[in-house]
Amino acid sequence: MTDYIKEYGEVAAQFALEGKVTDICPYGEGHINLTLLVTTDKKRYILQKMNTRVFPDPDSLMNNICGVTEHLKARGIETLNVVPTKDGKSFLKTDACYRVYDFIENTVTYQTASDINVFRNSGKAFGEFQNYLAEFDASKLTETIKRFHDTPKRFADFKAALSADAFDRAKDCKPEIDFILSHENTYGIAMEGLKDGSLPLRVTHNDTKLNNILMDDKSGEARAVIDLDTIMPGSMLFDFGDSIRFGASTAAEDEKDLDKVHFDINLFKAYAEGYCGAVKSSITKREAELLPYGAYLMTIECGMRFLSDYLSGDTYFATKYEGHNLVRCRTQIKLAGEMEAQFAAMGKIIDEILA
Ligand code: ADP
Ligand code: GN1
Ligand code: MG
Repeated sequence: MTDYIKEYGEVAAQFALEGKVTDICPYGEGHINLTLLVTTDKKRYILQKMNTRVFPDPDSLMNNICGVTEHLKARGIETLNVVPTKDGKSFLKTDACYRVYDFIENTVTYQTASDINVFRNSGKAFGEFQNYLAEFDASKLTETIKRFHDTPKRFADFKAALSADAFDRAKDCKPEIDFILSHENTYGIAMEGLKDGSLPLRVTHNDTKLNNILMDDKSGEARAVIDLDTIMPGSMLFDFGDSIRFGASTAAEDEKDLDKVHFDINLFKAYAEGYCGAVKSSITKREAELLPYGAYLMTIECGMRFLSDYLSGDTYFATKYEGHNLVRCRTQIKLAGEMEAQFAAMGKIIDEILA
């Protein structure tokens, strides 16, 4: 019996699974939940130990997920299928919280956009996902993490982590700290737009990185948008921007060799073609104007979140080694700097696509 079966076999046994469990092993590259692949003699499942420190209200979170997935299924869209517990609940609450999804077979997730067409297809899928969410009644949704993409709030949290410097780590990251402090005047534009109404408040996914979409392993087409934990009101800039942050880079989010990390305008163009093609009829002029800024903002925001976590002792994002969050922060800062220098080129691409 493997250690994982020993540890999670009893948890798995409380869900309405088909067949007898033959294996349980860790799966994927998510930073938040503990994700396990459960194999039975009939089929495969994803079992997740939910991160209740990050998402403190699992009942509301699962209500959101059940609501959104039912909405999608009713429209014939492939999505996560929540497998209930044997007593019919959407998740299991014991000492911790667990949920199970059907494993979506014959799909892959990418950690980098190694194939430009796959990235374009992911843009189309996230754009279409935005359209499906537009038809979803936002009043049915609970905000699972308050002020998730409120960058000025993230900046305030960063400054608090910096002044506490609880692990005496600030001395190792002076250039990164300086970069984040020196860009303060760029952080408010999206939140100001949402507040004054110049940017529409929409229902958004908010965590649109390439490994949160399952791509067909043969055709390279998108099959299903996953990781629905952060669906809540937000701006289109967040969804477009976070995909660019992660996918329009020439290297992985945690590449240590910064010479390999560049913002790739061709990847940006491919994603923008997919995404803007899908949202063409709903995107406003102001949103379109600010898409390049959204890419920059999500990148620098993520950089400051990684650095805050590093300064605070790595309690939020899952890390594989000491300094992992600092390595991640450095790639984000490198990308944000390169994006800043290419706002005009990005804007021209968006204009041409939407013309
Ligand atoms: P986290 O919130 O920690 O990022 P995710 O829900 O994104 O967790 O899951 C982590 C990874 O597990 C995904 O990137 C994907 O590779 C894989 N995964 C999650 N759900 C499924 C599923 N239903 N079918 C296939 N793979 C999945
Ligand atoms: C986390 O859950 P995951 O790994 O898909 C994080 C995102 C960050 C991302 C950085 C709930 O995403 O906000 O952009 O890591 N999710 C949460 O890779 O904080
Ligand atoms: Mg994920």
